[in-house]
Amino acid sequence: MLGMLALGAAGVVVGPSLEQGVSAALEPLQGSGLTGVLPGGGGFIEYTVVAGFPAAGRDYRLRVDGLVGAPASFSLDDLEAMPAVHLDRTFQCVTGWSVPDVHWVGVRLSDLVERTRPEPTGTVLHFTSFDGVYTETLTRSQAEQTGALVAYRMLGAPLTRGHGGPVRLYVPEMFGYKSIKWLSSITVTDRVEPGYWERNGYPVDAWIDGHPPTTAS
Ligand SMILES: Nc1nc2c(c(=O)[nH]1)N[C@H]1C(S)=C(S)[C@@H](COP(=O)(O)O)O[C@H]1N2
Ligand SMILES: [Mo]
Repeated sequence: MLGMLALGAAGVVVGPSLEQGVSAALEPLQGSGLTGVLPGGGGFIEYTVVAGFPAAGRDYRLRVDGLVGAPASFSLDDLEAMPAVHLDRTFQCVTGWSVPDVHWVGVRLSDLVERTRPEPTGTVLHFTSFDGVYTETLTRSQAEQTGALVAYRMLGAPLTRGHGGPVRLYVPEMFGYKSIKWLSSITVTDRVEPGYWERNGYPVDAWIDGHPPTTAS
């Protein structure tokens, strides 16, 4: 119960870790600062790896660039004008807590990337956050397989600042650390660069079941 030791210190009790080996490396880091673990609404724990939750201005834009024919940037209005996808899924953090039946609304990540005409060599997506620190990565085929969303609504309301508003990623079938908050850019690249927690010991392939779903979700 390393998770309870580390996170319990911050007043948050979590269940047994699904991956004891890596959580031993991760959880002392997550529990090490007061802003690292804050009890959130709806059963979520709102995580941040910086001091507090960053705020976007009215001029928020999501940039999509890299190995693409037509780099672009999207305002929240632009994203909301695109075909919306709704999902209801259990949200699962690798440290053991989960929230059932979370409602998400957003645009399909793979559709958004397609609009920028990725080159054939551009097989990987690299994500940054406007917190200036957190990063994540998915292959383009994982983006398709998971049906990942660039999400702007969650739990029946616009994304709150604590949950990564105005725009975050939501990656079904994978642990919560893939779902980067305060999303600021998507860069199409040709090689995987491990994300923030992945450089600290978590698997780059974050399938909750240990492998991709055998049927499309
Ligand atoms: N920018 C950023 N994104 C992040 C994190 C973070 O600390 N910073 N934590 C990740 C982890 S480990 C989880 S479980 C989820 C938690 O989402 P929530 O903070 O909305 O509960 O966000 C993920 N995305
Ligand atoms: Mo997590």
